[in-house]
Amino acid sequence: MKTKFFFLLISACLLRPSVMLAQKKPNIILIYADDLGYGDISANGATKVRTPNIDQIAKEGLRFTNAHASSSTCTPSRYSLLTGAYAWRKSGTGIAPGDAALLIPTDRITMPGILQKAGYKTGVIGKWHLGLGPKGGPNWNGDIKPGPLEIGFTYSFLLPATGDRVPCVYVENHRIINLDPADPIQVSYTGPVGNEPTGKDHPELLKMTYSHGHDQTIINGVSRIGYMSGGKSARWVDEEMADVLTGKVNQFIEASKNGPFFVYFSTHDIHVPRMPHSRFAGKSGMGPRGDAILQLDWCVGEVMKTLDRLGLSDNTMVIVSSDNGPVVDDGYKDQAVEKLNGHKPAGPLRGGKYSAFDAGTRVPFIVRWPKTVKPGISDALISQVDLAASFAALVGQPLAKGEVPDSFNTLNTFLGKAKTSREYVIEHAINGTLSLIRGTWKYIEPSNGPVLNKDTNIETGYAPMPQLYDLKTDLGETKNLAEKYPQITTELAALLKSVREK
Ligand code: NG6
Ligand code: CA
Repeated sequence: MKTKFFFLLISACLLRPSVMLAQKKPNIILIYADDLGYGDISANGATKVRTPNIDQIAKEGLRFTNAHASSSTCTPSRYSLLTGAYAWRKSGTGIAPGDAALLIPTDRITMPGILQKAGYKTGVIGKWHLGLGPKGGPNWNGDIKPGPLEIGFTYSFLLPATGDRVPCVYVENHRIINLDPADPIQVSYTGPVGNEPTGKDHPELLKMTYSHGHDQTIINGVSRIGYMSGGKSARWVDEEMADVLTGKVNQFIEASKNGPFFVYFSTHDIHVPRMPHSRFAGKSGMGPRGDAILQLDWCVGEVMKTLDRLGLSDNTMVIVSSDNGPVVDDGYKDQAVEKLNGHKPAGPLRGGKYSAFDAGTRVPFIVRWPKTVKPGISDALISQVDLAASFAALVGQPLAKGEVPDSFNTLNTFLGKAKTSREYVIEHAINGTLSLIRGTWKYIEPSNGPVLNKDTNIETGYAPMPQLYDLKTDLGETKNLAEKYPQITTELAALLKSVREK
């Protein structure tokens, strides 16, 4: 009986080697930086700050120059990334407060859920910012669910919202780690809780002052958005965060090395508050923002080392990207503005985080998969919303109609096997303004709002009249050609309308 089984097994291997090989599913690592601008990495032209580890990935992989996050802020970009559905179709998916309920419905097919069904161990480590718990918000002192584990992840280790929002604790699977039941945690976004000092009342206690917002509870010498009290033993130390998260990513990879696995490494860097470890503090000469870029690059290098050490590099697709474009002053006086030193976080693009101009969503995007993806540069128009359907295709997981409704299978473009991709890409700004790129044309729909956000000093791209730019000759979106080319403007407006009403 046994002999017969081995005979069958061996003949199967001999007869169908290609099938056997094809069945080895690749691991996927998505390193998703926070607020990293197109021009923030030296692979994309930065000269004042160097990112050798990311550059190495670019050298060995395919670097995209026209890749887009779905939105120019975090929560909606991540919602679209994980669900393959535009966040702007669903209300309440703007920047989430730290005590929001889980935004992704648990009955939705998600990108990690697709991979899980295909046999992947799926881990999310880092910033979440998609809400946790049922309607009304999570029970911080008990089981915090539903959350990532209910929408397709097998493991999670999270900052519940952002580094600048309370609660400043890590949540591992369903629980806050190191929480002392004798010191329960309380969180509020409406008014003070407990008697912890706030930045507003006690600026003398701060190691970094705020410039706008961020004047509520002080944790680790930094005042945050929101109020919290208790949970003292569970509070994170910002300066150790990159090490903690990278360590968890490496542990997850090690534990899942027999594969296949998917890691969504959602770094805190380079979001505010920028509090890098002393190994990086002062090293960029650009203040904490530049130092946070160095720290991010180090994290990337550590993950790559782990892959090499475990012999997993050839069978792992690594993607490095960002959730939205760059911002220099995002609410703390951290010298980012003063020490910019001529660095251009958005590279040649106009605008930044929050805006409708291209710097809002056009972000670094690199795919490295040795022996499968040929190294090079691609100017194909791609969107992160397509990763869900493309990963499904990659792992051979069938999708029913409407399961990832806005996500197209553009796998061949991600792998460099096709030079073109989807016909158009949609961008979403913080005030809801949508833009559409088709070919070299970019259309921004009319909207109300200030042309400049004074707090962040970012040009929004909002205008009461339609805007049309030819990105081929005017990547910086300086000449509005809507009146000169009314037909193209009307066509793109109609296309946008049809997608919106789909
Ligand atoms: C804004 C915060 C900003 C940042 C952003 C979210 C203020 C004044 N500004 O409201 O600091 O936290 O939200 O960033 O509070 S994101 O990358 O998560 O979208
Ligand atoms: Ca962000």
